[in-house]
Amino acid sequence: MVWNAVRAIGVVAMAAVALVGCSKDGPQQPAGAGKTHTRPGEAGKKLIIGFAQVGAESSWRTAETKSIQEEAKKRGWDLEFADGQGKQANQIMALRSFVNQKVDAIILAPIVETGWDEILQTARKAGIPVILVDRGVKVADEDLYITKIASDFVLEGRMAGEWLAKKLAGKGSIVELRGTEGAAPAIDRKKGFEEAIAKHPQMKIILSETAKFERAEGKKVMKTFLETASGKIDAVYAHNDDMALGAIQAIEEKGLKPGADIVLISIDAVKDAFLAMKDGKLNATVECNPLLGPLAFETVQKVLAGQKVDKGIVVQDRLFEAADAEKVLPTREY
Ligand code: GYE
Repeated sequence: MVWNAVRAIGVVAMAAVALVGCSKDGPQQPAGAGKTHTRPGEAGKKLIIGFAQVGAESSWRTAETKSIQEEAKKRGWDLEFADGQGKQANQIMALRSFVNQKVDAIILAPIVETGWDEILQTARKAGIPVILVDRGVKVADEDLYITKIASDFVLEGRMAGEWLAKKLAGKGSIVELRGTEGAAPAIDRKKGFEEAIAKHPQMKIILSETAKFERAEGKKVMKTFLETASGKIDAVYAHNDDMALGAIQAIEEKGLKPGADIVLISIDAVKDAFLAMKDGKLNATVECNPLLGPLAFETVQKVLAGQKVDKGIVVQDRLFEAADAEKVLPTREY
């Protein structure tokens, strides 16, 4: 595997630097060796992992951040955490700084699919493996990253569409709250949903806007939908729970009953979605597991140990309905 070769060269180069750093007067620190870089298994020494996160736009993302931070702590590895605050430019800057710092590996949750080639090439040249979590990228050379650990977003969208088709008996006007423009889950969740409802010619998406995966935006966009839709809105399909929870507020402010007058289905299955389902305000949610910390670090460890990992690691999800909420809520981890 090319990566292992690159890393091996890196290790040899570091050893050479360390040797050069020794003088007759005793060992000296090689330049820039403030932190100790080691392979996993070397006792008492810490690995340094850079994690470039999207931001904190949703409960899902907060849960993912916590999972990765907790796993790093559990393993005693150093985690350099960079919050991209919803901007790709910030994430690229973070990756560049990780490369300059010579971290052992990079975990990247890419905000959008495109625009990563150059910075990933920089990481590769530096011999630093990049592991993608939760979202995918579109790059000319797939070897620019080691693997992607994520859910199948097309499948999630399809599950939502099939559930809604059943609920509406194959007929109805739907409004769609889309995630961040250009983000893999927004693109794929739309695709899967449209594929499912295409089998039902009387089901139509009458309005579709991005609400950036955010609760406040979900409320704002839903308010506009309620004001501008010609005819009745039968259902809301939201690409994440937070946007659906915002939409619920807008529907209530309009004097309508969410979950009854308008059916709502979303994706993520976070705790607040279960609370809304328990109250009958949200009808269903498709799970998307954010607790990726343990799997991400296990993968990093394998890669650094020179083991081969699968190119795509798919997280399994399922759908929950309002009727499941009461039972599932107490055991919900996020
Ligand atoms: O569904 C949404 C978040 O990338 C899978 O991003 C993730 C999505 C998640 O903000 O809530």
